[in-house]
Amino acid sequence: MHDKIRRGAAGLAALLLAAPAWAAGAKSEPKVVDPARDWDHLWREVIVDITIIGVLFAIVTAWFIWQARRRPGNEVGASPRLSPASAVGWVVIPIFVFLSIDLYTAANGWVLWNTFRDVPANRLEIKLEAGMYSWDYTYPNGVRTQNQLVVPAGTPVVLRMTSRDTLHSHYIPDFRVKEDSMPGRITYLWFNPTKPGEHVVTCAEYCGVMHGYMAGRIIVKAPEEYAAWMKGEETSLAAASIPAVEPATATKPAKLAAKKT
Ligand SMILES: [Cu+2]
Repeated sequence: MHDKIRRGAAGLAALLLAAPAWAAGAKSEPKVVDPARDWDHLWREVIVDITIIGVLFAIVTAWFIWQARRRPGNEVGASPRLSPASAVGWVVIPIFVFLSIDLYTAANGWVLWNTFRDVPANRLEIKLEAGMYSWDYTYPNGVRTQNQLVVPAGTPVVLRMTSRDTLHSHYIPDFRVKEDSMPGRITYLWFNPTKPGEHVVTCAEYCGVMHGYMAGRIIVKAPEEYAAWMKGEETSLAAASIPAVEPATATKPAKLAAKKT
């Protein structure tokens, strides 16, 4: 019997000692920052919260309706009077319970917002000029694409955005990011494409009659495939002898269209 207790105590002590080590180990592992996944997690949390609260309120409301139903002979009920302390308790405790859920969700939202604003250091920087009605991307080496952004899997991508005419909004639903682009200001958004695939880009700000056609694609390639693609682009850029850096002009979209990207 005593042996059992001793073994149990030893086991508990080992667990208590191991827990911080395990937590520290989990922390030191390089964490892949993926705001899209965190966004989904928070969204599910909010849905679960409001479902529980909604069901709870529905049950309580139904119970009150049943309690206060009309009785035969228009009988008037007599409920016990609440003491001032319990009256205050009935108001304050539920408020704090629901407020704490709200504050918890708001705090998580704040943390997530900071993740969306805090661009990782190992990012790929791409310039984006929006215009009626196209997305024009420029890579650090001068390579340009239109309505199609090719990126390597596993590297965070930041877009430094502006617009040559009016307000647009670069929206990538799969990565849960949307940010306005506008003349005279540089805005940014970043996302982390973790695996190869294709994702829709669309304009989320009504910008003119062809707004609905202002769509594009993000093509995520395996790093080696991306490198091969980029090499080809660099070669054709050199062959076309287009200067690497060219000031933005109104004629650019036509030129890019002619390039057939
Ligand atoms: Cu637009």
